[in-house]
Amino acid sequence: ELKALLFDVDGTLADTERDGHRPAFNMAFEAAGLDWNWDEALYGELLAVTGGKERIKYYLEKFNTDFEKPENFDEFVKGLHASKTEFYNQLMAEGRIPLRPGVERLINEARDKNMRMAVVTTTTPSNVTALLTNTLGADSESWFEVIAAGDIVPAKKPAPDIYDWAMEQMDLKPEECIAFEDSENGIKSSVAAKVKTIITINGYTQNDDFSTADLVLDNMGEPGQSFKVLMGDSHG
Ligand code: XBP
Ligand code: MG
Repeated sequence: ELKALLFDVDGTLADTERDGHRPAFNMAFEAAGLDWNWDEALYGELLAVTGGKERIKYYLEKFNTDFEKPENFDEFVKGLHASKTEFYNQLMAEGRIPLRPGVERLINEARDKNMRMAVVTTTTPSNVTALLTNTLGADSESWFEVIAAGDIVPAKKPAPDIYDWAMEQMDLKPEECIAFEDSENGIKSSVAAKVKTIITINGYTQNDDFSTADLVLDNMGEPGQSFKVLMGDSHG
């Protein structure tokens, strides 16, 4: 029996990678006096690694090997990333990043059905707060029983750990849940945790491997009816 919907955030609830994270990284680089610039094509490659701090390190290892790392490298990356998070939260507060089509309707239907909900993401917790409060409203965070985010587990997606952690918190079995994801790293994580997964693709992920998905959609906009069936509408 389906009891809970588990939502990825970035790329699934909103196009935050394109309109939020990438610009925020670039703003942080500029503010730090670095001449790094992540254009859309490069960012698409950098998405191979989840987590902002991890992504910065990957960039330096693979795309900018000339950069001389400061002695306190981990602190340097942490500081840069904290600045990125501030810029990201500013962009969210400006309210320019809408939810993807159908997301709000699906969440409202789930609430009507008393479906349990959680957020399962690798992004920083304050980024989740910023997105939810600026789109669904000030109290919308409380609609989600668990917000599993950021560094709660050391092994980020594609590892299953963040899904395992969320389900443990909620005392749920994988077969009682459905995950909503948008990327290959995301579905690797959810499927490794044995959770059935619905994919909504986006520009960055349209060529990803979704062969393990239960359903692949452009977005959640159209088949509202099928989600109702999923959530038990067929039984009245
Ligand atoms: C999301 C991510 C995140 C964001 C950056 O992956 O990869 O790292 O790009 O977030 P998913 P932070 O959608 O699979 O959770 O900078 O806050 O780490
Ligand atoms: Mg995602």
